[in-house]
Amino acid sequence: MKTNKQTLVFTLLASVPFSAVSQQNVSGKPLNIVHIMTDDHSFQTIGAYGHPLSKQAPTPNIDRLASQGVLFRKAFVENSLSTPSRACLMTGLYSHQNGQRQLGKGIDTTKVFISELLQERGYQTAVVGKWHMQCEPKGFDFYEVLNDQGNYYNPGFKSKTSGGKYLREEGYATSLITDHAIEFLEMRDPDKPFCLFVHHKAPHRNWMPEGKYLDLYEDVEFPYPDTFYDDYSTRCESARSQEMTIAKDMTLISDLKVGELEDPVFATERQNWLRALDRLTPAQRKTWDESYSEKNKKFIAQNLQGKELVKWKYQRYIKDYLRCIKTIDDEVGRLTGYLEEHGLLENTVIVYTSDQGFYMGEHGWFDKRFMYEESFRTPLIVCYPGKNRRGIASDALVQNIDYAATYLDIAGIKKPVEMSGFSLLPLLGGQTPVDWRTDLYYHYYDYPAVHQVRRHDGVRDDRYKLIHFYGKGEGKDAGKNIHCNELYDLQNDPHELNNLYGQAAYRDVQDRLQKRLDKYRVDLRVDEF
Ligand code: SGN
Ligand code: CA
Repeated sequence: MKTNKQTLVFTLLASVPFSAVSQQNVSGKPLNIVHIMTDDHSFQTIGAYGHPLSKQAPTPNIDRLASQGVLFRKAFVENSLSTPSRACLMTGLYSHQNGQRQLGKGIDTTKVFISELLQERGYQTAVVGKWHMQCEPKGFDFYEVLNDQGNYYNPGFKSKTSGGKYLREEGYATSLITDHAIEFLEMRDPDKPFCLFVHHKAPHRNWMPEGKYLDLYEDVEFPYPDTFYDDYSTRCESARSQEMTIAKDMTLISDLKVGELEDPVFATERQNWLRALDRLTPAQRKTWDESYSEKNKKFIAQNLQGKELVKWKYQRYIKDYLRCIKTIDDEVGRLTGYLEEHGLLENTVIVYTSDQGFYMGEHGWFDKRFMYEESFRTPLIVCYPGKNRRGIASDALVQNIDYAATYLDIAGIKKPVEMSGFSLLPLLGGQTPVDWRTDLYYHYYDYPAVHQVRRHDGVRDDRYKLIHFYGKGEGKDAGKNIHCNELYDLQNDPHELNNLYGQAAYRDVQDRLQKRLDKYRVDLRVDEF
């Protein structure tokens, strides 16, 4: 258990006085920023987005944010993976510009983080929860961050005063992260504005729910997505060679918690899972076993095979995932409740988002990475104080490169010229300005790697999407050239099942999108494709 408390010593910088250019509330105070970012939270599992899954697993606290703010229905990431997304948030730059192209390496620490700019401006800055990048948090007055992906149960946190160590705390990650967010709010100087990043671990793989929710939804049968049995027939080889199917790649023991499976083929996986369970205190372990032992015995006795087994895996996966979301929703309610009780709602911008989207069984998958909608999209709700605090939806094309520009705009800081993103503030009235962007650039690099999704870049406009897979095959794909294109009409084919690339009827669309993609590559100085 951790005992030492972090004392909040604010960086003594010659902070720039707040001028008329910073965004202020009615009483003239500069606005605070609370950026809540979950890890792998799909828009499909947020009530406000109206997907069938969320009908049976409501998220009232996140929905309340949507009812008081702007729900972005076309929000995307530039590289659907954790550390690239976090680097993009901090720098306002695309992956190839900030260096963090892949999961485990790359951040260019010479790039300025928005936390540093906000701090110079006189903001008190904090990050709690998942940090994940291979550098120390910089530009923060306060941090309590997890080690790498962090643990759901009794995780360790590193702070400015923990001597470089991750100190284990007893409890469930989502609640402990919220505790640290509130700890910062309690310690801050109330006369200065703040920017707080609350980065949850949940609902990242392996989806371990909190004790009180282990049996939630047990009797519900969640609907299967229309594309659950996608055969990838019109797609490039990359959709067939990935390793992220529920059927083959989702593991029964560590992903789906059937620790009782004793078949020797599962020995290593079982050992890893038992090691994870060892983190639990005896009381937590008792609660865990009381719930899962019974359910697992029933499953083993059924001896399911083929499609029935895949359906069972899907149900266990979705339920555990949604149980994790339930605690997220509770804790969003606790944090916003704190802001309300302390009179902070009137001068705080609250943003709810995820580091990327996630497959809830669409195309038979879990995980993310592909430029297909479920992982390319991310939930985004922006609650801005004052007249815009009402439930409206925006269909403007926005992307995670826009967060940095938005937060700088709120603080009245001029956006550095190298930042490509745009402030979202002009969209918050519900109208899209006529000169707003009309398409988006995406680029995924992490191959070969877990899940084996091949490198690709592409462009998406309001209706069409062009994807280009590239590079040489590696590992089991060695020797294969993997250049291949896909084109989708999202209006007629929202599930992206019908690749139109090369079809004569779509020649004009294809040429137009190819020109846009070429232009992005030149303008952004993309160095591989
Ligand atoms: C881990 C997961 C992967 C996941 C990556 C990246 N495996 O490696 O399934 O794609 O993280 O996720 S696990 O068995 O260790 O959970 S990310 O959200 O950090 O990008
Ligand atoms: Ca993630």
